[in-house]
Amino acid sequence: MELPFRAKDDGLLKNGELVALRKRLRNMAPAHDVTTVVACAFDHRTRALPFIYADLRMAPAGVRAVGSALVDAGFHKTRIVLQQWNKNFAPSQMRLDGRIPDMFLVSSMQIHSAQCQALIRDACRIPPEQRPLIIAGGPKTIYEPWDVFSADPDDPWGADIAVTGEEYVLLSLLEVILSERAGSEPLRSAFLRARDRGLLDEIPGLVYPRTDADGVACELIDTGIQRLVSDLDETPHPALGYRLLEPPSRHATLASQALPAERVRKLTPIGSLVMTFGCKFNCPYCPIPSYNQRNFRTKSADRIAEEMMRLYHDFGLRYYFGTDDNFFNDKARAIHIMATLMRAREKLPKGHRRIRWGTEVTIHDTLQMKDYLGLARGAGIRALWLGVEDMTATLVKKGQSVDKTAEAFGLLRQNLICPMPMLMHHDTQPLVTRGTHYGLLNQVRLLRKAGAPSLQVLMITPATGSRLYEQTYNSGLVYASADGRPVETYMIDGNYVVASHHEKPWRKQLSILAAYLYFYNPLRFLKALVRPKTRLYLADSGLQVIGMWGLLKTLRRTLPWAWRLARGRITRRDTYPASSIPMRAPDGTPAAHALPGTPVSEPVTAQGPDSSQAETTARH
Ligand code: B12
Ligand code: SF4
Repeated sequence: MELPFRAKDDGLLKNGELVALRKRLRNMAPAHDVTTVVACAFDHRTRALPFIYADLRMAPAGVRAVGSALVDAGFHKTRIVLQQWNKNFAPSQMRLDGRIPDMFLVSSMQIHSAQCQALIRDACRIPPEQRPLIIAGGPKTIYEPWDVFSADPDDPWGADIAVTGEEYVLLSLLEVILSERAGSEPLRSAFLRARDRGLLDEIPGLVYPRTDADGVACELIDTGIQRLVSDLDETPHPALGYRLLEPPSRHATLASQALPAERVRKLTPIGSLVMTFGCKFNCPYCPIPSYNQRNFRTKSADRIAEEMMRLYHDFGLRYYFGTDDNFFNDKARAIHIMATLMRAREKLPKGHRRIRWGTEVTIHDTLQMKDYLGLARGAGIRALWLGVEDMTATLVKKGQSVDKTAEAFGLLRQNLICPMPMLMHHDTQPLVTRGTHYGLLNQVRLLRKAGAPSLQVLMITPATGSRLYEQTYNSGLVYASADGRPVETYMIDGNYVVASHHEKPWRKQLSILAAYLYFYNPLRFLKALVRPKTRLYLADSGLQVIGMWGLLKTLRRTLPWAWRLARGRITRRDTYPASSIPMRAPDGTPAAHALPGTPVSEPVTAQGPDSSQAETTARH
C-alpha cells in the first residue's frame, strides 16, 4: 500500500511554518535542561555489495538531521550514536551529562529493524520512573510504525511513540510536551499526560500506544499522514549534526565528549546532503513518489552551496552524496543548482577546489540534460547513480533502452563523470541470452563497455509503501523460509533472493554473484590500471578494489542462502506483515498507516469500555 494522500492543498506545510516552530522552541529551551541520545540502528549482517563502503563511511543524514533540529532548537546536550561505529552500545547504560538522558530516539531503516527493536528493548530495562522518553522514527516507522511496539503480554517492551514524519513532526511533539511539563518533571511523565489529554492528536505524523496496566500495547492511535516541508531551506543546518557524533568504540557506554571536528572527515569522508526530495516517475515498486505526496521538494541553490562550503571549512569534507531520489527531475532547478555550485567552487582558492559530489538520476533525465553535463562536471559532479533497472525496459519502463543507456553513459564519460548503473534482476531475466540484450550478463557486459566503473545488481524485492507491496505477498511470491532458515528482515535488502516464483531460485542467487564476479575481478583491476580505456582509470581501479573486497563479503553472506534455496523446502508467506495491534485514528476512523486487514479498535468514550477491552473489527 502506498501512503495515502492528504487532502488537496493540505499536503505541505505553509511557508515559514517550520522556521516559526524552530523559533518558538528556541524561546522555550532555556527553561528546559533536556538531554537526548539519538541512535541509528544498523544490522552488521547487511554488510555486502553494493553498499560496502558507503554503509560505514557516510554518517546517515537522517539521525544528523534529527540531531541538528534539536541543537538548533536550543537543546545542545544531544549525542548521535551510530551502531555502524558502536556495535555494543547499550541504551540501558547510557549517561549524558552524567545522567540518564531525558529522551532516547532511535532511527531505523526496515532492514535494520531487529537492531532497532533490540535498542528499544534494552532502553526499556531502565526502570519506568527513570526511563527516557523513547521515540522511534525514520524509514522503518514511516511505513510500519506498529513494529516498535510489543503486543506480547509476556514481553512488554516498546517505544513511547513512533514518528512517521520528519523534523517538523518531532519538533511539534516536543513543543507540546514542553508546554505541558511542570518545572523539572521527567519529560516522559509530561509526555504521558499530554498523550492522555489528547494533546498529541492534532499533530499529524504520530503513532502512539494505549497500554494496559502491564504496559502492553492494546491499540495504536495514528494521527495521520504528516504535512511535508516544501522549502527545504527551512530545515536546520546539517553542520550542527556533525558536531554530535559519538566516537567509535567497543563500549556499551558513551564517551564524555562527542567526536572532535577534526576527526569527522577521517571517519565519515563522504557527507550525505539533502538537496531535493521526490521523483516525477511512478514506478509501481517504489514508495518515493507517494511518500512525497507527489511533490518535488528542494533546497535553494545558494543554500546547497553554502552547506557544502561550510562543511568543507568546519570539517574538511570534500566528497558529498546528494540524497536525491532523482536530482535531474526538474531540469531548470538542477541547472540553477549546478551553476551556483560551479561559481561557489570557482571562488575558492585554487588548491581548495576539490569539492566533489555524486547523486542519483535517471537515464531519461540525463539525456534531457545532455547539453549541461559539462556544467555538471564544473559543479563538482564526479559520479551519477542511474536507475537502469533493466536496459531492455522489460521489467519497468521509465524512458530507458539499450541505446539510450549507452548514449547517456557515453555523454557522462565524455564529461568525465562516472556512470554508476543500478540494475534489478528478476525471475524472467536469464543469466545469458544469445542474440539479444535481455540476459543479466549481457547487460553487465554492455554497461562495462559503456564505461561503468561500478555495478549494483539487486533482486526485485517488495518495498514497504509501494503499490505492489500487498499483491506481492498475497500472490505467494515472498518466502517465509528456505530449508528451515527463516527469512529475517535484514535479508530484505535485494541481495538475497527472498521473493521468487522461479523453479530454481538458487540460480537467481548465483546469477547475482556471477554478475558481480564478471564485473569485479583481478583481471579487470589489472586491465583498468595497465590498459585504461578511460581517463577515469584511477576511479575505475579503486572501485575494482572495493568491489572485490565487497564481493568476498557478499559471497560469504549469500552463498549459504543459495545452498538453502537449492535444498528446496521453501515455505511461502500468504499475507503481508501487518499490525497485530488494533489501530485507529483519534476519531475512530481507520488509521492512515494501517495496512488493509489491520484490526480496528473502537474509540474510548467517557462511558465506553476500557481501551484494553475495546472490541476490535477487521478493516476492509
Ligand atoms: C543515501 C541512501 C542510502 C545510502 C545510505 C548511506 C548512509 N549511511 O547514509 C546507501 C547507498 C548506502 C543506501 C543503501 C540502502 N538503501 Co538507501 N537510501 C538512501 C536515500 C537516497 C537517502 C537517505 C537519506 O539520507 N535521506 C535524507 C534523510 C534526512 O532522510 P531520512 O533518513 O528519511 O530522515 C528523515 C525522516 O525519516 C526522519 N527521521 C529519520 N530518523 C528519525 C528518527 C527519529 C526518532 C525521528 C523522530 C525522525 C527520524 O527525520 C529525518 C529528517 O527529515 C533514501 C531515500 C531518501 N530520499 O531518503 C534511501 C532509502 C533510505 N534506502 C532504502 C533502502 C531500501 C536501501 C537498501 C536496503 C538498498 C535497497 N534495496 O534499495 C540499502 C541498505 C544498505 C544498508 N546496509 O544499510 C529505503 C529504505 C526503505 C525502508 N522502509 O527502510 C529508502 C528510504 C529508499 C526508498 N526505497 O524509499 N541507501
Ligand atoms: S525513477 Fe526511481 S525514484 Fe523515481 S519512481 Fe522510479 S524507482 Fe522511484
